[in-house]
Amino acid sequence: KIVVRKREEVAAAKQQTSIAQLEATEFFNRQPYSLRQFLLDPARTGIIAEFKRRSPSKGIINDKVTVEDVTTGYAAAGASAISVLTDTGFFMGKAADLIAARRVNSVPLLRKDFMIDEYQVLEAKAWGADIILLIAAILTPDEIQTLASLAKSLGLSVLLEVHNLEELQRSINPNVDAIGVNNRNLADFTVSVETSFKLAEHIPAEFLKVSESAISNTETIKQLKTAGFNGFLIGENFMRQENPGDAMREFVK
Ligand code: IGP
Repeated sequence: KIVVRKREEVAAAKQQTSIAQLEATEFFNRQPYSLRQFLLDPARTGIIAEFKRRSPSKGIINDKVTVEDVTTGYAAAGASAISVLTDTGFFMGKAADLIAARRVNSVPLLRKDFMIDEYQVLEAKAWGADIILLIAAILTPDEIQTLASLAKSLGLSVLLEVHNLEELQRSINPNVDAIGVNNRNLADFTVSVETSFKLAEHIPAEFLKVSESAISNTETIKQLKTAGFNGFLIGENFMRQENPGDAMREFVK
């Protein structure tokens, strides 16, 4: 149903805004930041910190903060990248959040959404993103190839999200920069960091390794680093706090 809803949303967006209009936006021709460069920068934390007001599994997490305050707080606390939800139906996100985050930050920004159409990749570029997310569970290998190669041609980094070995093996593609292992099962919302430990050895060395979801302590990050992970996508643990940027600063101290 998520894919059906996205198809309808994309069709409506195409009516509203032509590709020529996307290409004429102020951000479309900027040179994106490289996810690889920022994740491997020893002066940063490897954390991809997420701005997320609500989620389907938790309901409202925090609707009292501004995207500017939270994302600049994350960047100041050493985030290697910042994830901004642009899906409205499940996550209360919007394009304007990503655009606002772009105006005030100089770190890579991930458009966090359910990408199924090339048009959304062009939107991501127009809204100031540096990275797109491709979720293996909702895409065929051909779709991943098409979306990832368009992203690469625009200079964007690609994070491919998988949840099990079968998804990893069928979806892996040289146009992808990073493999994100989602510790959350999107079918039933159960979480287990073991998912990352189990898949780590199956991810070829040329890809960055990112562990996503349900990370709430620094001991876990230490263990994930030992298992070869370069990136750690953290949302709720920070967003649940009154000041998510301060929460991240405390977390990495
Ligand atoms: C963050 P958490 O448990 O730290 O809030 O998780 C992020 O991994 C999660 O929001 C996420 C997500 C997704 C959201 C992972 N993959 C795909 C939307 C779509």
